[in-house]
Amino acid sequence: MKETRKKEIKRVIAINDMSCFGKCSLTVALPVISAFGVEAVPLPTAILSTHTGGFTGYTCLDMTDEMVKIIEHWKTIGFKCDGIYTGYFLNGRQADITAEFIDDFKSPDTKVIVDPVMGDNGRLYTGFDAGFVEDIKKLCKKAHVITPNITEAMLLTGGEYREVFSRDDISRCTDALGDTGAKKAVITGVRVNEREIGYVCCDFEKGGRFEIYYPYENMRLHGCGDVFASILCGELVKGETFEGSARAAADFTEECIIATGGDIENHWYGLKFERLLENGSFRHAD
Ligand code: PXL
Repeated sequence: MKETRKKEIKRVIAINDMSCFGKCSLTVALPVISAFGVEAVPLPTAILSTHTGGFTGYTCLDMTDEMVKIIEHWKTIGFKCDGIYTGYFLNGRQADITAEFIDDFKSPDTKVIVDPVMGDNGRLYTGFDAGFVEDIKKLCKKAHVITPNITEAMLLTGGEYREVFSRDDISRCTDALGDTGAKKAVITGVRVNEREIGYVCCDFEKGGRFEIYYPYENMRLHGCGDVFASILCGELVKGETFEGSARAAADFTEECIIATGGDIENHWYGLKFERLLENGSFRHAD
């Protein structure tokens, strides 16, 4: 008889909101993680009709109490996970619930990716305040990798936001980011000159840093950070190195930005990532 070998499927818990229309958060994380051949399990923090960046009149269902109930039920099932990837919270209590969830559900091999979603373009998103920043800082302590955009990196470190930063500004920021307790960080949307935009990647554990830049296009695109962090998560869980994961995620996000930029009037609300997942430019888990 032919032996059939069981292949373990890896599993990632994605803790983020479901913005139904607009392509960010779970509507990005779930398909991207699945494309790696990795099981994606959502723990929704909120259900919104759209994301909040550029739409008006959106609805929002707060899932805080439901999160607690879902986690309690999951404890009775007792499943394991290879990754925990966190994003947008409605309030500090959700960040606290998530911190406790990480302690309860992670095993020594679980990769914890915290995207400290708080703001963009130099400003906090609506509804967030300085207290929320402190709650997110506590969560960063538990992360293998944090992926703040440059606004969030400055909020985490007390630095001042600018459109274009000096090298000294960035070094001060990366030094202070190490103090969050996260093992590694990728700062997204960094500009150190007028021509380029990119990623500053730091390994606080081993020391060392590398940067990835692309030509700067003046487009306000939504959801780039979600695509980047989701690919990074998939790559890390698959066992790719930090540098390999960051480069793959940056390249994939750049391909999406180029694909979306050609249709910006229709697609300002999110990245056109589906065809790129589908057409094989993306590497699968096995
Ligand atoms: O992509 C970050 C994000 C996540 N979730 C919601 C948002 C945003 C950014 O605006 O509005 C609901």
